[in-house]
Amino acid sequence: MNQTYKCIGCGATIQSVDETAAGFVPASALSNKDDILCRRCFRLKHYNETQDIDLNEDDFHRMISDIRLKEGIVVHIVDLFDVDGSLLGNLSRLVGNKDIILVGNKVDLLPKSTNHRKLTHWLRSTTNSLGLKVKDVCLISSTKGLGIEELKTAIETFRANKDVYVVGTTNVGKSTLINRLIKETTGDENVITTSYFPGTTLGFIEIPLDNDSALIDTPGIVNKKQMVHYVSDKDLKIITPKREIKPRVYQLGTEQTLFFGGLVRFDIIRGEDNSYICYLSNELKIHRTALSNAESLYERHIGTLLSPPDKETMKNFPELRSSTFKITEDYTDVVIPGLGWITIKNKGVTVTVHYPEGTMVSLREAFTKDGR
Ligand SMILES: Nc1nc2c(ncn2[C@@H]2O[C@H](COP(=O)(O)OP(=O)(O)OP(=O)(O)O)[C@@H](O)[C@H]2O)c(=O)[nH]1
Ligand SMILES: [Mg+2]
Repeated sequence: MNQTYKCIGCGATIQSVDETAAGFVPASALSNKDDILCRRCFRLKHYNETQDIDLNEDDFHRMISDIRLKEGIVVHIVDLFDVDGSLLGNLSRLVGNKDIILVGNKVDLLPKSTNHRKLTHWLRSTTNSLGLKVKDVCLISSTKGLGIEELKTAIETFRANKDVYVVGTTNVGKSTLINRLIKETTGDENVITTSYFPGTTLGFIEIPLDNDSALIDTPGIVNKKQMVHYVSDKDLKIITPKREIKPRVYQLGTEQTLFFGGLVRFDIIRGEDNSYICYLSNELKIHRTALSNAESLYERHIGTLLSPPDKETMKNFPELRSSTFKITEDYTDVVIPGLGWITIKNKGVTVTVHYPEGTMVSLREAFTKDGR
């Protein structure tokens, strides 16, 4: 092939040389030069099977940094289920000085009690405190079609006929959003490949907006602090919420432990009776035990009663490390990126969280206030 073609599903450059690399299509299947779909995308679309591609964090970073040299605005998508894991505080450094619209996607997953105005306000102050300036904040659901009209209006207001780059961490729903916009314009469904596996989009995919400008899907930036990078495909399915999260409330006193599967252990070291409201995938089991029993329960049942992790995940699962937090404000969230968060209703307790090395745990002010 003299001319280069790109896969319409993932944006990778099409090649017929290396079956294990991105963009592979057998030479015999290359007669049709329009709308070529690489083998990996074909398998993802039809069998929901992924193929690991040898691209690392730096490769993705490099691709995104190319935006710095282009003109246009940036739509930064974050996953509302995992803002801490998906908000790119260093976005301006990555993409250069551009107008940014912040989009909170997957609003359909948040409990009904979520106050959208407060959530928007919280997103604004969080981005501000990271030094990231955004022009507008929108809350949407790309799968359910919520908030899309408002987002379209914001994009048209700020883009001034320039290109629009859709940027974010892997799995936040960039391609799903663009597919929805394509469907509304042309009626075509699922043009770009999407999946619950991280690292689906591998190159820039340009969708024309008019004669001179385009909406551009980009590969997701990898954040190794997210749990998704440490679990098997099967476990990923369990920890990724698919529908509205049902908060699970535990009334617990001192020296009690909650296990989230066997991925994370949450100990109450000190404190009066209190409400612990867990926002996790409805499919992820929570086990409660006495703190004194936690160690032996973990040793006996990790991978069986306490799963995920399943056997596949256990092969490479990092050692647990722990952090201790004194809770000094009512309604504090303990956030575990990619797994969810636990709202602690009243201040005055001390908790220790055991979590896989490489991931992260942090505190924030709660934006959902269930269990009042
Ligand atoms: N519940 C819910 N799930 C969503 C929404 N948007 C996307 N998803 C799901 O999130 C997963 C990732 O979606 P993609 O569109 O592939 O994400 P991406 O940001 O393009 O990911 P990369 O290409 O890997 O960077 C898929 O399983 C989608 O179905 C949404 O609004 N709500
Ligand atoms: Mg994508």
